[in-house]
Amino acid sequence: MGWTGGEWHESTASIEREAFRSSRDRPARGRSSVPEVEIENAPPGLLDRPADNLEASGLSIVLPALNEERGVAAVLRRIPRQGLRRLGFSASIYLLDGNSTDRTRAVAERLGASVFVQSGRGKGSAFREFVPTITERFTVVLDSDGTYPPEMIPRLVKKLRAGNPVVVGSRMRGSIERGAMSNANLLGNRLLSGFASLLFRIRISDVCSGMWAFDSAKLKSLGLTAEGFELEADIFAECALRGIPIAEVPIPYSKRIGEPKLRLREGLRIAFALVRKRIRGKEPRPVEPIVAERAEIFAPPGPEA
Ligand SMILES: Nc1nc2c(ncn2[C@@H]2O[C@H](COP(=O)(O)OP(=O)(O)O)[C@@H](O)[C@H]2O)c(=O)[nH]1
Ligand SMILES: [Mg+2]
Repeated sequence: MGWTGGEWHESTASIEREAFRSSRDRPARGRSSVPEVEIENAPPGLLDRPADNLEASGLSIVLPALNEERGVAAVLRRIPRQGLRRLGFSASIYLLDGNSTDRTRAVAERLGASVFVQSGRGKGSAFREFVPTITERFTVVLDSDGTYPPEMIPRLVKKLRAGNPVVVGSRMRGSIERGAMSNANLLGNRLLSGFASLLFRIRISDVCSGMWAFDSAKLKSLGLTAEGFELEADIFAECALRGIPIAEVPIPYSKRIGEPKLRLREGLRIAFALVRKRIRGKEPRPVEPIVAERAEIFAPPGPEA
């Protein structure tokens, strides 16, 4: 596990050019928002920085990735960095790498992300390793396969700023591009969301969504245990058990770039993970009903506003 230097690019127009320049050629970084040290050598306290030490306007955009060299490039280019700056957010982008064997890390670095290489295996383990290192007030996580819309990040973080501690991008309330999800997967997603809602008696329309946003202090307070693709179910279960409300924002879901890592049998693992948390956890505390935005018709992702 460790960090490699990433870089913040001020101009989106320069990003494509930057993608193929070697890291040696790049100008010195303007601001250092990540510890440039091996985690093992981190100064005491860095890994469990108290919540009130979080950078107030900071936004951590986290992209879990395992062999997504094409997907991650597309996602990084679509992040509306200028729009976020105009909203007053100071965003830092982190690639959460699962020891990719393709050019994922190199592409991400060249497009302005800081690279964090996980030591364990699985998406859940990667996220749990990364969370204690977050120094920004807000966190957004989205898959790096091009299926989730970076253009919607401002909408999610505005919801956070309005006082919602956790926000999920819901494909079920939004739209699913033709061919982006098989009927079996759609049914599986609906069944798992219904099951999760019943089990915890709190409605969620898309428990398997790969796009979430958090007040980082709340995120750090969740006792997540997921190792793999049950991460999202784990987040939902922990929020339910702690009485943390989840706001839903409709999002469009698009076809994947590159090969999927999730297999159908993961659905069962996710269902078991929900049951395990429900049995081990105490009774869910009553929470505000999930706050949902009205579903909207989405235009295909265009250039950043
Ligand atoms: N860091 C890390 N990321 C992973 C791992 N496995 C999958 N991912 C990433 O997690 C995201 C979701 O995986 P994906 O195969 O798209 O699953 P699906 O969207 O649920 O079908 C993608 O961005 C993957 O690259 C892993 O072991 N470690
Ligand atoms: Mg995917």
